[in-house]
Amino acid sequence: MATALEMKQLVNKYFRPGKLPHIWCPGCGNGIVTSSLIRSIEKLGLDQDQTVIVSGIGCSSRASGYLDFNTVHSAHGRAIPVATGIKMSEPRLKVIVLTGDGDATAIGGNHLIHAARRNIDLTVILYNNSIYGMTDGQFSPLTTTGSKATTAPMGTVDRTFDTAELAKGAGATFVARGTTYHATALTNLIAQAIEHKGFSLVEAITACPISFGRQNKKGTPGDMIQWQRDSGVSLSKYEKLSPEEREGKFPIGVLHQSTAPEYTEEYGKLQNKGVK
Ligand SMILES: Cc1ncc(C[n+]2csc(CCOP(=O)(O)OP(=O)(O)O)c2C)c(N)n1
Ligand code: SF4
Ligand SMILES: [Mg+2]
Repeated sequence: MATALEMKQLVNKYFRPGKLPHIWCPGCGNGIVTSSLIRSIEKLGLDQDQTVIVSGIGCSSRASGYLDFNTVHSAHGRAIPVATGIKMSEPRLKVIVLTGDGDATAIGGNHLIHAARRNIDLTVILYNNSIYGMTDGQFSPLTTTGSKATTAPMGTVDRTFDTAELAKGAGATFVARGTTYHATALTNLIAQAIEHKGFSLVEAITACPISFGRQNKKGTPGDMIQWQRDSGVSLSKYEKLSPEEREGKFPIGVLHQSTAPEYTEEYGKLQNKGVK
């Protein structure tokens, strides 16, 4: 974990001057996910001019406006297609997508599965706070069944996606899940995802004490982060649990890793052949 001085240096290096303070509510987990991202970038020594950060719309997607890289704050659900266009036009760039659970799995769900299917070399960091935070608490495909939302005042009957399984099934070659409680591990997972060649997804479980926590009586931001501590279990431990013991728990760590041809490389081979 970085000291306060190291964190200040990272903020000076990676945040745009004059953009802070941020819009996030006290107790919001978005800052922890974003700091894990910049720590992972520092660890990898990425060149800020050769790195592009694309986001959609939502509280979490606001992060791209603060970060001093080439950034695009795009439209709701459309971060992945914008990132795909950038990567296709200049495959040497590192392209990182910041997106919320609504952004990535509701309005943008189709883009997520097709980017995974293509195995295009993008890293998607999905800030999963289980709710549409920015618009005051509508349920998303990642809101757990039974949770209250402004669109489900008696609790949603919808079932949730398992994002990791969804991405893996669609063809992603690196899938990981972390939490803001396990911030150091989250930093390492993001670094591994960025280094991975092909489509990578890191689901970051993060607290929204305002739009989700209040409606669902989740207590203080501290209570919400303790829930992450108690519910997130390393994959190796999770695999040893019985179905009853798995109740209310979820696996964290690298959940899937494989190799497959990368999309821009395959496309580049066609371009090199030329049109006959
Ligand atoms: C096309 C379109 N539809 C709807 C909206 C309204 N809108 C803005 S943010 C948002 C949901 C954000 O939820 P999520 O992606 O989970 O991000 P969070 O705010 O929770 O970080 C919605 C529905 C919009 N901006 N554009
Ligand atoms: S509404 Fe929720 S997600 Fe948005 S800034 Fe506040 S706590 Fe964070
Ligand atoms: Mg959300």
